[in-house]
Amino acid sequence: MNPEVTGSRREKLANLLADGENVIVFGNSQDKLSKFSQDNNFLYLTGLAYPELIYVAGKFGGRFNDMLFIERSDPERIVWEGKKLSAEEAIEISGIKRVKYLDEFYPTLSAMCPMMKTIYANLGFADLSRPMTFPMFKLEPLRTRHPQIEIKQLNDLIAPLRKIKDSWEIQQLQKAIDITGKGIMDVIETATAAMMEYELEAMLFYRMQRSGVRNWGFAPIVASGLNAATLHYEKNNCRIEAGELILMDVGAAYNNYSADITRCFPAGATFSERQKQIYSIVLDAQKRVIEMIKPGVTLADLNQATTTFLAEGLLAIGLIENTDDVTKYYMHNVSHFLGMDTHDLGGRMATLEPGNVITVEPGIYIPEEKLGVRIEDDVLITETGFCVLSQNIPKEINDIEEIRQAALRK
Ligand SMILES: [Mn+2]
Repeated sequence: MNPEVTGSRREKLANLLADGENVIVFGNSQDKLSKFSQDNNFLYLTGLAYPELIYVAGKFGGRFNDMLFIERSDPERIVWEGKKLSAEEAIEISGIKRVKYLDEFYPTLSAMCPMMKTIYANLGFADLSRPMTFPMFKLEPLRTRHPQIEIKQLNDLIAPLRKIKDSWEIQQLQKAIDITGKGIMDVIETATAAMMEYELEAMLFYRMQRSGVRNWGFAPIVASGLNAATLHYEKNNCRIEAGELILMDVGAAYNNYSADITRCFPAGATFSERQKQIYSIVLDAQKRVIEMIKPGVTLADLNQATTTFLAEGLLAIGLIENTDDVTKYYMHNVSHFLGMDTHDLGGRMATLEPGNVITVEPGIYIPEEKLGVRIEDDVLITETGFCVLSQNIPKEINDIEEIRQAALRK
């Protein structure tokens, strides 16, 4: 990410703000002994993947101003934590001209308070049964002493920006998808019955790290047999039995942009007749839903169509007798936005626009047959229709069986 990329985003942000409106984004903290991962809104606006930073922006008298707060370097801590981000580096990476230190945050904010009407902050979930998030905690003194200032969720302000991907973002997503696809191919070319699910996970992660990826976009699902009928199975600790179908729902995060792909393949060289039957219904529905995609179509339209297509398929093979019973075997939404967050900002009922990237992931889950099938691709909405970014990852039965046969001959 470079200052031109984040600079144009801050310009768009400035245009969204009315006089007296402000944005405060708290970067993530570094927990000891764990991998650092930046807050996505912070990274989106600044490009800075360093801990303990704060971004503050506001519009007063028609003028937009923004600044960064960074840590002061403590010479005694350098041997433990390494050198902190310097003001010069922060300016160079982000393009934000004004940089202050964290101990100046409250004095600066206090001076701004009389002019502030609204603050959009990355508050996080407002669930009252949970402790305050760090941003809530940091803004609590302001909230109690200046109750006239309205504090709102940054996501609501920034979602319209983040759900339209620029070409740089599409490149990052494509890279994440291609690397994920290579990892999926490694697994389909190598896996055998009697392996553990987590061995397959390891093959995927090995390929990801060898390809410049440090993190999963989300906890990977590698599920064999009955486990594939558990939607959010993440244990990945079962032995793969002969004859089972294996479901992988995985995604690498490249520069914090997450792929989200699901593929299924048989533990043996071929699908069983029943697996083929169910798989074909899901694949057919998935292709028909993808064909519908173009600007103006809503996610609700895609959900509706998916239910109809899957119901048709299940009625035809006699698994259900009424269309409504399809919800017994298919119970989730077909699409979500994809980006820095695997379930990206944009909502569940949005109308599609050029530059959106969504998943298309119908499935059928039959626990009593120890069978779960989901097929998921990542799709860019274009001016005239769609482009399947994950089209190179095989999903046709013949293609998968061919790879499996070659794999098992080895
Ligand atoms: Mn998904």
